[in-house]
Amino acid sequence: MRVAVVCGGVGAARLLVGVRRVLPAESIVAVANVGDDLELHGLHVSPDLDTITYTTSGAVSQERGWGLEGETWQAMDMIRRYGGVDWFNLGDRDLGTHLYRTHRLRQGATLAEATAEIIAAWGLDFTLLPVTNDRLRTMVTTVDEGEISFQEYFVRRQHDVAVTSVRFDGAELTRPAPGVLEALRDADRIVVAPSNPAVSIDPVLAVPGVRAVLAERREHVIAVSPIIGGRALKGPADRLLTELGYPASAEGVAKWYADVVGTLVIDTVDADLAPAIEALGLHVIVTDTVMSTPEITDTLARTTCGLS
Ligand code: FO1
Repeated sequence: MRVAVVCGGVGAARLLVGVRRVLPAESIVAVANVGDDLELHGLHVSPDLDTITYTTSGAVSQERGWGLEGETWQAMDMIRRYGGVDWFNLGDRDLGTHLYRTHRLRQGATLAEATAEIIAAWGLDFTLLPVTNDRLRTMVTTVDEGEISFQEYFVRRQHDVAVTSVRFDGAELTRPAPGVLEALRDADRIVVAPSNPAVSIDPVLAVPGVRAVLAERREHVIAVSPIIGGRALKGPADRLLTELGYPASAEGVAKWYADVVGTLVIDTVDADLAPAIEALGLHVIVTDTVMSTPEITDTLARTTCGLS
C-alpha cells in the first residue's frame, strides 16, 4: 500500500503522525507545500516542511503547533534590540534549522536534499519532498493593504483581514521536485491532508503537472475536510473559503476539490452534508476527524489510507 500525502502545515503534520503509525515508512511519501517559505534575516525558512519534521519526530511545541518545544528566544531579543523584523518569531533552536538549510542551499544543495538531511537528523524514515525545489510564494491580496506575502497575512496580520484573492508567485516557472510526480502516479492512494485548501493545498497543486495527476487519478484521491461544523479547527480556512466565494463547510471543501478529489472524509457533525457532497460527484466517508487522541488519529489515518 503506497500512499502519497499532499501536505500543508499543522493539520497535515498531525495526520502524518497517524499515517506513520499505521504504515511502514517505505510506503509513505509526503509532498509538502513550500508557498509559505520566506527569506528572513538572510535565512531560508520553510514553515510547512519544518512543522511536518518537528511534529512527526515529536519535538514540536504542543502549545504552538509549530517550532520546537522548550524553545528560547534570545536571538529574537537581539533582533528586537536592533529594530529588525520581529513579527515572525524564530526560536533559538529553530534558528539552527534555518542556518543549516540556508548554508546547504548556498552550497548548491536543492531544498529536497537539504530536507532529506534534516529529517534524517531527526530520525524520520518516511520520504518528505518539497513539491518543488524552485521558488514559489503564496501571495494574498487583502482589502486594506493590497498584496502581501503569506506570512505577512498569516502572522503579521494574524490572518485577521479580509482577502480578495490568492496567487502563487512563480508557480508557472516551477518544476516538481524529483520524485514528486512519480510518487503521485505510483501511489495506491493519494491523501490530501486537512490543510487549508486555498493557501496550503492549492500552492502544491499549482506546480505544473501536479493538479493534472490528481485529476486523472481522481478515483484514487481522498481528502480530509479541514472544515468541521462550518469552522476550521485552527487558522483562516473557513474565512478564506467564504471570502473566495465558497461556503465555509465540508460541502464548500467538496466544491473546491471537485475536479481532483474522488472521496471526501467529513466529520460526524457534518453527516447531514453527505447527500449534497455526493450530488457533487464525490464519495463521502463520515468519521471522527478531530485528531484529539492517538486512537482517533490512527483510525483517521487507516480510513484515509484505505486500510479500514
Ligand atoms: N506562526 C505564528 O502565528 N507566529 C509566528 O511567529 C510564527 C513563527 C514561525 C516560525 C517558524 C515556523 O516554522 C512557523 C512559524 N509560524 C508562526 C507558523 C507558520 O506561520 C505556519 O505554520 C504556516 O506557515 C501556516 O501553515
